[in-house]
Amino acid sequence: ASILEKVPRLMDELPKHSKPAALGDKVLSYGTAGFRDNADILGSTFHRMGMLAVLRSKKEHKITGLMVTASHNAAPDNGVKLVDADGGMLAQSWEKYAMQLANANTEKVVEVLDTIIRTEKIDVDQTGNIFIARDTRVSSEHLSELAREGALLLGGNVLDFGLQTTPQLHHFIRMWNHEQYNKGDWASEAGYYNMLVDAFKQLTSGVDQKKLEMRTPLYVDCAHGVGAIQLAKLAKDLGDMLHIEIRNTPEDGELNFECGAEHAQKARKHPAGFSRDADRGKRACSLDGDADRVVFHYFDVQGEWHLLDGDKIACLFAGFFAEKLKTLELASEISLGVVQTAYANGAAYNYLKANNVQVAMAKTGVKYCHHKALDYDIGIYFEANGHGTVMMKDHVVDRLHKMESTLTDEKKKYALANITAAHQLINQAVGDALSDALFVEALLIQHDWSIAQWDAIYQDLPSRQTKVKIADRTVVKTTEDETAATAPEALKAAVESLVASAGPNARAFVRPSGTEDAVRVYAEAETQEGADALALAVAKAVHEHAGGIGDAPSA
Ligand code: G16
Repeated sequence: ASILEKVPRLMDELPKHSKPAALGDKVLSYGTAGFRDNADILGSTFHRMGMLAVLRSKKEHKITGLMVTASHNAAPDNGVKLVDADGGMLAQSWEKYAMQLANANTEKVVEVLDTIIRTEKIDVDQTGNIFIARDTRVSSEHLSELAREGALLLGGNVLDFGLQTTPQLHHFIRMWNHEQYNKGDWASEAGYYNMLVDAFKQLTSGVDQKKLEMRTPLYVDCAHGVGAIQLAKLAKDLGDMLHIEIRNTPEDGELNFECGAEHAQKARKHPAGFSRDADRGKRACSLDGDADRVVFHYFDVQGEWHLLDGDKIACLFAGFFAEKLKTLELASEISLGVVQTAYANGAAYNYLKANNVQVAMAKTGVKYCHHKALDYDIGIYFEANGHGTVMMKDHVVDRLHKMESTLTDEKKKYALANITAAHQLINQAVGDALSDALFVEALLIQHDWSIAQWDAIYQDLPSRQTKVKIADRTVVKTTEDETAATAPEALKAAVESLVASAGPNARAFVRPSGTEDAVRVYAEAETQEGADALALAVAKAVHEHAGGIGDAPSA
């Protein structure tokens, strides 16, 4: 049987959403975090991803989701992030279906749908429920409407949450699908804020409240994105517990332009809207366009700007969990580990090792990190770019819960209450800038640390990142962990020889981006000059040996 028998309207509707001519023979790929491209060529993709989300929901008998965002990408781009029934990213086994659908010519779409339904043994008469949300891009409203139309066509029920951060959408789906995780009234936008505020309150309850009220504000660069809108509501609920000053809202500038987590972390430059003279000593952080990433930064008294990236956040979090497990005498029973990617600074790795925290490596992309973090009872994963979270296994939460009534020691009671509150605060579904930022703040308060004191836990090895445009980024191949290129052969040889002659502790790698049309370059060395020179030389090698377009990279 074909889906056409149930939905004859497909014959009329699909041609209205054909792949745009501008797409040419370009193959759309479900990259690091879903489809991402210029918004103008994504109409058909959104219509079809609405259908796919419904099929996934019918298959799982649970709500799935579709987030309309291109996150850190420039304003003219857009993208789809599909959310799975557990609140995480779409199962990787379904990415191929997403690609088949997105790339099919109009007359082939029904055939692809039928294949998915048959292969996955989907009962199309099942209800399919999907949640949609979107970021602030100009194109987002129209594209989310197309996704909704596609979903309705296959008989889906659609709830459109409008403007939300990506992690909020993931949170809603996790809470709606899994009653057992919804300990309060947390399955709504207001519920999400309540959950965070209540957990933050618990984590800071040991501190003199007057002192909290007197604490300097956290200045938040919202990348001119949706984070500004949501954070304003959260800040209101936090009240005097944490003063938040919002900068770079959607009204006062172009999304992600010279600001936001990507800019701060990749360019190593302070965001627009912050200045050396006016902001010395102020504690600040930057979100990205859909608020699933956060990095911290500050100007010191001399006016020098410092970045505290995802690695440093992971180390701060790891310290907290290691200490609590030790106090509770659970360190040998409950495993704790940190997952990093090739971008992690060597100094962060050394710090974790020196503090006896296990460290594992994953490929770039939260979907890979998340998976790897499941190897631990408490798995912390962070990409250097600020994307990450902490996951606690259900059996750990149960174990702690059972311990609660047996404890008499005050120190242990406090540690247990802390770890439970942390579990409530940290988004268990996906990396979440708002919840991560609150956890950082709670820990700084607990330690009574300034941002400079946190920064001093280790010093980053000098590094540099850049990107190169090439005609076809798929020609660049890497090893599984992305630390070395395997093709083109000439590029592989060039990078190896450049690293070998760049002095002790130098390393560099290249990898095709899964979100932008570019090849990324990372270099680390003993000095900043060395890292800069190595990154430039490797970028030139990419341009020369992998089909660079435009002028060769220059300093
Ligand atoms: C996405 C992914 C991240 C990844 C980043 C860059 O972030 O969710 O895991 O690190 O893209 O990926 P790439 O180097 O392949 O372009 P976001 O915040 O843009 O969704």
